[in-house]
Amino acid sequence: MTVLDIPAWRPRTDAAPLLPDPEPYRMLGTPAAARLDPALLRALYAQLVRGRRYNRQATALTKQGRLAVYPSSTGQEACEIAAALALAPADWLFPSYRDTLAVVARGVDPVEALTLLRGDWHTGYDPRVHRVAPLSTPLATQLPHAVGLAHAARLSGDPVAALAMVGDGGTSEGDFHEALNFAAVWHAPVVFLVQNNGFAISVPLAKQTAAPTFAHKAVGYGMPGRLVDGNDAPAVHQVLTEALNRARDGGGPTLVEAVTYRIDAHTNADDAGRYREEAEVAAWRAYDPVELLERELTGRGLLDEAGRQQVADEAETLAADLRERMHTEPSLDLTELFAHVYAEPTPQLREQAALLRAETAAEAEESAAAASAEEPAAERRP
Ligand SMILES: Cc1ncc(C[n+]2csc(CCOP(=O)(O)OP(=O)(O)O)c2C)c(N)n1
Repeated sequence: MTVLDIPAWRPRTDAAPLLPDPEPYRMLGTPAAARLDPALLRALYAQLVRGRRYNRQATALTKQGRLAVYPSSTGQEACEIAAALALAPADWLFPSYRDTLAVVARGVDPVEALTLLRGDWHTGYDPRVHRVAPLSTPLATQLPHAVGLAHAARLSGDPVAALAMVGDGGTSEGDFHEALNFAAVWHAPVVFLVQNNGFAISVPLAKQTAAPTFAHKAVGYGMPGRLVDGNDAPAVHQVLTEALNRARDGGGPTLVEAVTYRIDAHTNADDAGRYREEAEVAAWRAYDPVELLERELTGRGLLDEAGRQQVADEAETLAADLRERMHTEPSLDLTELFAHVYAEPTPQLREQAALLRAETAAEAEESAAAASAEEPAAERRP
């Protein structure tokens, strides 16, 4: 007799059906692509092009001092857009700081989506309007939140699923483990999307995990793992749609790993040339998610030159609007910083708030004096 002969100690789940396929799932360039709905392909394409332009414009705004920081998702647009388009209206999205494109594709105003990255203290949008949680800067903290929301929805009998996005580096956080464990034990309707873009700032994949793939980690928690080509927008859309349907139908959570690449630096404050080879970047540039989709549409006669131009023009309109609205000074009341800390502020906070008020009043007085000193004498005469 061994412990495995005692019923309670026998494996409780058959691991085989939970294992991911050895190769990432692909649709573009395969017979499966022929079954794709042309309207979906066109919608994905238009959003991918807009997303790439948005990334470029937001990066330019950091150089113009209009945005404190921008973590570009260039190269990862297929994951971003497919994630947003796979959601049903009642579902919830839990993004990380890199997922602005998913947030905008879900319907959040493109400027409001940048509020946090502009340095304002709050999220910038009402999470309840589009069912989009705040962009999370602390790694993986959004994952337990997603599980909690999904579990609550299940207890209330609401057919709602949550999609939580995280990077490869985020999977090393305790919150990742706790979220996946609770999700599987509670059978919560949540889907975890790991965008494996090869790096956590300068930390390469090989130093992040020794697992065969991130999708394999699912098996240890008792949920299925799926591996998908993250540059193949229809494939990501298909895999996420299936996982979200499964979650809403009571099938429990799924862990999806999308294999992709971060083409730009980690943010505008990073020099990626210090830790990766240009040849590697070039290889991924040649496997571009926008071009892959464009080739499919063109090959099937769903996109011609006029159609391409129309999509490009729409993307330019979006960028121009972003540029214009981000060039206005935000009107901020700095003392708001203290407003939501405690119902009754502590003496220290009251003291700090008074100090800030005095300092900002003195600064305002100084700059008004400087401005009037600069005015030509003639203009100052009554
Ligand atoms: C809890 C926590 N620890 C450390 C950091 C600092 N940090 C910011 S981004 C980052 C790398 C994250 O990489 P990954 O999860 O792969 O996401 P990516 O940036 O590639 O999208 C780290 C360590 C943080 N934001 N939060």
